[in-house]
Amino acid sequence: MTHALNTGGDHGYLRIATEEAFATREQIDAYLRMVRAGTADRGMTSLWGFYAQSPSQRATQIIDRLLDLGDQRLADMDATGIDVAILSFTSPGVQPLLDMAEAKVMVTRANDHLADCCAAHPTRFVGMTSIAPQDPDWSAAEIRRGTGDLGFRGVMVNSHTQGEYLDDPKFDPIFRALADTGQPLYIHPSTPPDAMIGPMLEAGLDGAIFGFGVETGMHLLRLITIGIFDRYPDLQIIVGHMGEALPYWLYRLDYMHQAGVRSQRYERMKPLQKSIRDYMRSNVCVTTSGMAWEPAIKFAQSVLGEDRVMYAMDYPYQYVADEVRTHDLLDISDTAKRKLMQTNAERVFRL
Ligand code: 1DF
Ligand code: MN
Repeated sequence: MTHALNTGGDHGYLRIATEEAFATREQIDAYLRMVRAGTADRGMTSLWGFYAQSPSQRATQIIDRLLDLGDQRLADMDATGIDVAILSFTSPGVQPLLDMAEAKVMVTRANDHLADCCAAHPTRFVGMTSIAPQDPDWSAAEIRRGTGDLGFRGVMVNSHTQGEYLDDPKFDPIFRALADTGQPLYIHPSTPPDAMIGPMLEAGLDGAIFGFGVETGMHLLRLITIGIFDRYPDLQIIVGHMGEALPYWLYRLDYMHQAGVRSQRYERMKPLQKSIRDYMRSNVCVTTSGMAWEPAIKFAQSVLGEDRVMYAMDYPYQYVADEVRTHDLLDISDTAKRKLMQTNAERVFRL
């Protein structure tokens, strides 16, 4: 598989990559401090104990690339034909930080830094607002600042916050701010919380290989089944990794959800206005991060609709030129390909 990966759209579309990560030095230092002090959860100890300390080529190269929001990143985008990167503060952001004041200062600095880099390269970089869900009211204000003053598009949450999920009513100010600003919420994976990670960690399955997807798919399901889209009908939620397996599960999810509702098995499981499948087709978008695989992309397009699947590279964690070629060579219509690579992201992120 070889063809030139040019930017500029001469093949019929721009390539907009939607799940592209950056880090700050103080963020990585804070993770390492927590890992060494024993205050990190088991997932962060596994994930960032590795990336922040391993001498392996994977770890050191990823750290270098995460920290760069300038020439090296642009060169890597040029080399793989990425026209625009939608950038977000890498997982788990400041969500594991135990000191809420420290978390807010750190994420504010990350947002400010990202805004400066986007301003320096306005045709190549788009920023997403990061928040500290530990303080929902503050996060709501940061969403408004990100959308207004900083010119960001979309809001990034790295799944659970110290074992808590966004369906807890205390996080409602975050959804109110999303509704008021019209911003989509991207739920990016995090390692599972301590209550969930045990058997995965034992088998080396806690990270991006599997644990990420299980945990994040469950997070989205918790939101759907609590009725988040009945409460906020215009809300759009994005998940990566081809929908964290949910498209493949939809038939069973709806059958068992409806059976559970009818039999009143769980207090929390209330009737919803629509089926899970219909919410997925009206309020959820998925990206191809880490899943450059033709059968899965076509399946997601057929189940969710061509308007709901967007390209992502997941730089720098999966920086693979051939995966861009896989997208270019998909056996789908030109219209569907342009939606996948460019116009769905333009619509969802309001670029
Ligand atoms: C990894 C993968 C790490 C993804 C990530 O953030 C991440 C990894 C810390 O391979 O350890 O965003 N990913 O989205 O697949
Ligand atoms: Mn990612």
